[in-house]
Amino acid sequence: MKVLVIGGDGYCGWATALYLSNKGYEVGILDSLVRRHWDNTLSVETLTPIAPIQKRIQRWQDLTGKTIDLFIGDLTDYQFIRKTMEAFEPEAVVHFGEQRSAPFSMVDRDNAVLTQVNNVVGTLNLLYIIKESFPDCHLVKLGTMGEYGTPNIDIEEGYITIEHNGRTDTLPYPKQPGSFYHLSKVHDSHNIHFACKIWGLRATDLNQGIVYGVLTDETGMDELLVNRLDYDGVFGTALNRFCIQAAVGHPLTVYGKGSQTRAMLDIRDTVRCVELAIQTPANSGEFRVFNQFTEMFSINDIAKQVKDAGTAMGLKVEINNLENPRVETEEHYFNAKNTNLLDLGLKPHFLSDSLLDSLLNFAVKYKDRVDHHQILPKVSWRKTDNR
Ligand code: NAD
Ligand code: USQ
Repeated sequence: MKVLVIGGDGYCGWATALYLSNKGYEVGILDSLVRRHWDNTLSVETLTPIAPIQKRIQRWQDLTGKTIDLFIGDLTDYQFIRKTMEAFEPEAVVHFGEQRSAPFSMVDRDNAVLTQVNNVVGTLNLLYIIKESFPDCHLVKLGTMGEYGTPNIDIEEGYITIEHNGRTDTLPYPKQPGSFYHLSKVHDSHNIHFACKIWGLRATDLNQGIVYGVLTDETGMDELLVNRLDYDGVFGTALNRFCIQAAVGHPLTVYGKGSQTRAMLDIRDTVRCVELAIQTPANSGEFRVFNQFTEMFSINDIAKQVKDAGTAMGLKVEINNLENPRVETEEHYFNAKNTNLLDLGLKPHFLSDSLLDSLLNFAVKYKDRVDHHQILPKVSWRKTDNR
C-alpha cells in the first residue's frame, strides 16, 4: 500500500514513516520543514540532534535498502499538494502536518492566526484534492484527546447517544478544547466529518493523547535516524520535559495543583495505531473516530513516576508546583474510552516499562545540550502578548 505521511519530518511522523517503510508499505513524506523554522525563531532545539531530512532518508535507504519519496512544500499551497498527490498516488494519507503546540498558539494574535490558518486550511486543501481526484483514498488525520476537554462524564470515541425530550440521536461528542491549537483540531474534525457526509470520503480521526518517548525499533537503528525530543516550554510536553528536567537537576515543573489528568501513549503505540487504522480503512462516507491512548495519568502521577525512576538511577529529583501559566481546570473527572484500537489488535506499551529506555536514558545521554533558559514556561494564557 502507498502511504503519504504528511508532517513526516516531525516527532510522530518520522517514527511512523520509518515504521511503515520497514513493514513494507511504500512511503512518501510531505513536509514543509516549518517546524525546524519555528524552533529557530524561538531559539529552541530538540534535545536529540536531528539530521536534515534528506540525510535521514538517505541513511534509512543505505541501512535497509528501502526508499522513501520526499516532497518538500506546504500543505496550505493547493497546487503543491495537488502535484504531490498526482505524482505519488497514495491509497492512504496520514496527516500529522500541523502546528501542534498549545502554548505556541497562545503567544499572541499572530500565533493564534498562524496556527488556525496552517491547520484548518491545510486539512481543507487535503479534503478537496481527495474529493477531486482520489475519492477512494483513506484520510487518517491526527486529532487530539484535548478536543474533548475535561467533561464531568465519560468521554466516548467521537460520538455520544443522547436522549432528549423523548427522542434519541447519536451525535458528535461535545468539544471543550483548551487552546487555539486544540480548537484548530476541533475545526478540522468538523470539516472532515462534513466532507465525508457530502462527498462520501472515508476518514479516520485519531484523537491522540500526549505522546512520550523517543525510541522506536526503526529510529533506534542508527544515530542519524534518532527522533526529536522537545523539552522547551513551548513544544515540550509534560512527561518528556520532566525526564529532561530530572536529568539536569531542574525541579519538575508541575503546573498548578498537578491534578490535571491526561490520556497518554508511547510513541511505539502511535506508529502501530496508525498502521491499524490504515489496514482497516473507514467505509466510504464514514467519519470514524478512535481515541488513541493507552493510559491516563494526572500530572502529579507522572511527576512521581519520573522522580522514583530518576532517584533509582541516582539522580536528585525534586518536584515544584509552579503557578499555572494556563487557564485550565485542575481538579476534574476524567475517564475516556479507548477500546476501538484495542479491538483492532493494539498491544499497549506501558509507561512503567518505557520510562528508562525510551526517556530517562536519552535525557541523561544528551543532557549537555540542554539550554536551561528554555525550561520554565514563558507563555501565559492570560496575556494577549507574550513576546
Ligand atoms: P511536530 O511539530 O514534531 O511535527 C509536525 C510536522 O508537520 C513538522 O515536521 C512540520 O514541519 C510539519 N508541518 C506543519 N505544518 C505544515 C504544513 N502546513 N505543511 C507541511 N508540513 C507541515 O508534531 P508532532 O508532535 O509530530 O505531532 C504530529 C501531529 O500529531 C499533530 O497534528 C499533532 O496535533 C498531533 N498530536 C501530537 C501529540 C504529541 O504529543 N506530540 C499528541 C496528540 C496529537
Ligand atoms: N504541564 C505541566 N508542566 C509542564 C508542561 C505541562 O504541568 O511542564 C501540564 C499542562 O498544564 C497540562 C498538561 O500538563 O495540564 C499537558 O500539557 P502538555 O504540554 O504535556 O500537552 P498539551 O499542551 O495538551 O499538548 C500535547 C501536544 C499536542 C497534543 C496534546 C494531546 O503538544 O499536540 O494535541 O498533547 S492532549 O493533551 O490529549 O490534548
